[in-house]
Amino acid sequence: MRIGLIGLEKSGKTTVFNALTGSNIDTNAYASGKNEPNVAVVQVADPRVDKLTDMYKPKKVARATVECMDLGGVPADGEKREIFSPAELALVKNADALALVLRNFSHDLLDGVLGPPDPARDRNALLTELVLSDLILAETRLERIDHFIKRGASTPDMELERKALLKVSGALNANRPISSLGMSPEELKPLRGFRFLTEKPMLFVLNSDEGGFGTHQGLVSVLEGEFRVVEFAGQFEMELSRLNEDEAREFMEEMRIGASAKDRLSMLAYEVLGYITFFTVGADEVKAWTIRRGDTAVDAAGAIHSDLARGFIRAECFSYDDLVSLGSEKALRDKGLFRLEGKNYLVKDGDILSIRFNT
Ligand SMILES: Nc1nc2c(ncn2[C@@H]2O[C@H](COP(=O)(O)OP(=O)(O)OP(=O)(O)O)[C@@H](O)[C@H]2O)c(=O)[nH]1
Ligand SMILES: [Mg+2]
Repeated sequence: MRIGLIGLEKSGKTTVFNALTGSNIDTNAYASGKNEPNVAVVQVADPRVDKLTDMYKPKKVARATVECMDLGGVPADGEKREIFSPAELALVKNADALALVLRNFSHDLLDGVLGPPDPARDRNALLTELVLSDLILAETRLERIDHFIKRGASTPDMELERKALLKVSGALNANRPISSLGMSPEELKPLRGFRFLTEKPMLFVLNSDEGGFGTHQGLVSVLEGEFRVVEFAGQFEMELSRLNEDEAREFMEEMRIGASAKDRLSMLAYEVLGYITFFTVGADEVKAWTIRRGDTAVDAAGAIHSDLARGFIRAECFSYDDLVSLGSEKALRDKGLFRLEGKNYLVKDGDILSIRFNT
């Protein structure tokens, strides 16, 4: 899964990116982010993978991964320029989800130029910029379609697209993200090519001062509304990501940070995006795979390889929890918990699958 970190200028995106990915990109209060875009892949910590590794002692272990992208700042003051460069826009459009970083730290220089931190204001400003970017796209296309209709050159597909675009632009005109419409995948289908920004699942990263971290529950609930909020102490957690595990844990306990920035973001991203994990196990490899909640055994087979989906016969299946509580595959079989599932089986989080197929 790909997560795009976006935010107003100087909200601490690169700092948060460093905290998440253990990167060492320069952060800077003066220059406008010249380094961006930055991209890094992080492994999703999943204790189940550790346990399976203990049990199967495979030659290889492959964890699920999240790709993080750090992009240039969005200007807050509605300047007449594009909010993303073309290269950045291409990256943002490719993201599965957006994490919107909000400045919640004081900084002499930034407070002077941008005013004291005001995450609620920034949240609204940022959403408005994303909404406007989508609105321009939608209205431009609507004008073109109307042009075709006037010339009597419209097609049934175009009519469908127009209907969906009108619905979408209605929301956007009311400064509402497309995701708030709850449109079905069927309704959204004619719009797929646009890859609207506000159609993506979003969550907010409240980037707080080390001193205030954990004291902003009130603010978090104000911001929370329709999107989830996760609090980071960006600067502090960036420094943590450079320590060894034991040292980092000590500081985290002191600050009452339950899990590393990377782990908190990936847990939340799975939840918000509705992703689940299934595993394949064996002496060669233990591997965690990411699919969407509601995906079937064939979808899971396809995630491994398209040949497995095409030649799918059956999925051999048991659950991680059953394996751990009974201790071995043999004990599972004896209890009748080793199952054969067909194409339409809905895969559950923690399923361990082996796909039978013919080519
Ligand atoms: N005190 C404090 N300072 C921070 C925090 N996060 C970022 N900063 C400072 O804010 C300034 C900007 O940080 P960056 O991470 O470069 O911000 P950015 O959003 O990537 O900036 P642009 O890419 O230029 O828009 C730097 O001077 C950071 O040291 C934080 O959590 N606490
Ligand atoms: Mg930056």
